[in-house]
Amino acid sequence: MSHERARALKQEATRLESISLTAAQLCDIELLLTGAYAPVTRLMTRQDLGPEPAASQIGRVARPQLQVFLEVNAASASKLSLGQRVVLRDDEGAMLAVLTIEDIWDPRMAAKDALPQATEATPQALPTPETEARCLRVGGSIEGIGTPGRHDYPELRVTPSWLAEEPRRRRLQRMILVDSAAELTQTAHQAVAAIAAEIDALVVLQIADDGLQPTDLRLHRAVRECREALRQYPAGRAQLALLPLVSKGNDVHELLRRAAVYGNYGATHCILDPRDYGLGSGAEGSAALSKLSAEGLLKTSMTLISSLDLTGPAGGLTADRGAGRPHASHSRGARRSGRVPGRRGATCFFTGLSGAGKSTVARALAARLGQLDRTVSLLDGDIIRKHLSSELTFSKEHRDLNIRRIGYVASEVTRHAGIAICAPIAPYRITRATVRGMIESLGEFLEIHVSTPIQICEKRDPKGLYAKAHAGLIKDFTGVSDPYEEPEHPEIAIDTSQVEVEDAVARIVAELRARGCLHGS
Ligand code: PPS
Repeated sequence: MSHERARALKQEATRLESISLTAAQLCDIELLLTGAYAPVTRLMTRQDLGPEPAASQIGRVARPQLQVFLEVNAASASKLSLGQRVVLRDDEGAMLAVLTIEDIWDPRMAAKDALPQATEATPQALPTPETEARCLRVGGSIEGIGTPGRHDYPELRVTPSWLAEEPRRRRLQRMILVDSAAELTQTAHQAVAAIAAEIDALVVLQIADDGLQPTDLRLHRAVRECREALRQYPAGRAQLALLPLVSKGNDVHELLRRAAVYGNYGATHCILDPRDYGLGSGAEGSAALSKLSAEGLLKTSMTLISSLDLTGPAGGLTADRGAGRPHASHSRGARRSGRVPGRRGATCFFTGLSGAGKSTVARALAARLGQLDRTVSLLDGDIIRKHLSSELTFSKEHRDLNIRRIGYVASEVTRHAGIAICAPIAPYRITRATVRGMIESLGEFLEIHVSTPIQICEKRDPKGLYAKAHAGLIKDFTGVSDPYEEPEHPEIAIDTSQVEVEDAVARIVAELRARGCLHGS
């Protein structure tokens, strides 16, 4: 997409109704926008999906393998109408894509019974528990504005077009993609390496993002286990990939969805455990997979590993997961290290203008600390406003109350030797000083000024808020119609227009280490 088009879309999006995406929906949008769901490139309508399967067919594969639509609760759906353009946002409010709605339907109703509120914009009704719980489906075309800001393991997050070219760049013929690779045993990896050598393939050890927050140690463990597993492969013949996949179930539809996605990432072969998809183990699972392959439901170039001859040293990959992992005891030991006695607690208190990059650096820091096996509590401004301060406005009094609430939670985390990462605007000096006072006696307090100049923040405008503030649509907007009082003596200052995120994170980690807040310090 041209820069002009992206700019025009962004401008238009500031005036549109918003839909806030869940982690799983965010992954779907990313897969659509990057071509990983090809040939599907839009949120599907009932027409795209085809007729509902008869009851007798349910459980067998009678539907298109990719079913990508958006689910919204009925209360939110009542604000939507056919032909309407809406902006899709991530949990921080960043604008990702504009959706033009072509269909809205209730999956519990027969296709012919369209909901009255689905076809016309109706006045907004107050949500009831019943409407909150009911989900409607929405389909239509999407145009991307930006990619989700993922700051944990950026080096492992590859696009389909990039990964698909990787075998050629390495002068290899094929690509074997290993589904949920962190689960494989050492023996299984050895078998994969042997097959890869035989068929001249690059091995891609896939880790599913699974919608895990950068603070979730499960993701870091999976990455560690896969990095460890890389040693089983000759240099240059294997690599890791962290794909935006959230599990949608454990049935054959999920298997087919993954097979299609992996094919678009360039996989010619795929290793997966049929038991994960309800196909049974051993010979039963292999037979089920062969049948799917024979029915042409998998990409023609894709072969499931169980149809290869696996009677080598591994014995059989599909039955070889979980037990006896050689480094399991090591990771359990690391897991316990989240509570090493004597480790100092800390609060990393980010402050700065909207769009300065607070959340970006805060999330990258959370991910880095997770890699160091340190649990963190991430108190992002937007998230706190959604869950802890939803009744507050942006008046001076309410901002103060909001920051003091964040300060209180952070002080509790610090008291218990954890690390709290806070990322509100926190525009007033006096309130920040109050928070510092609440925490300094309990552990370390780092005030981190994200000092990116306002001109840059306005240009970035990831949520379209500066545009709205200048148009007079938002009042008391920090930096435009409400003050931001710069910190005078922050422990660290970071201008994200000058410093790379990784370098900023490295500085903070070094400071935490020097203050005795990290293992080995
Ligand atoms: S504060 O001042 O510290 O209480 O603000 P905070 O809780 O961090 O919330 C800031 C996010 O709210 C959005 N927003 C506004 N910011 C500033 N001023 C006004 N009037 C306003 N209205 C909404 C904005 O998205 C901020 O998020 P970030 O991530 O900083 O852009």
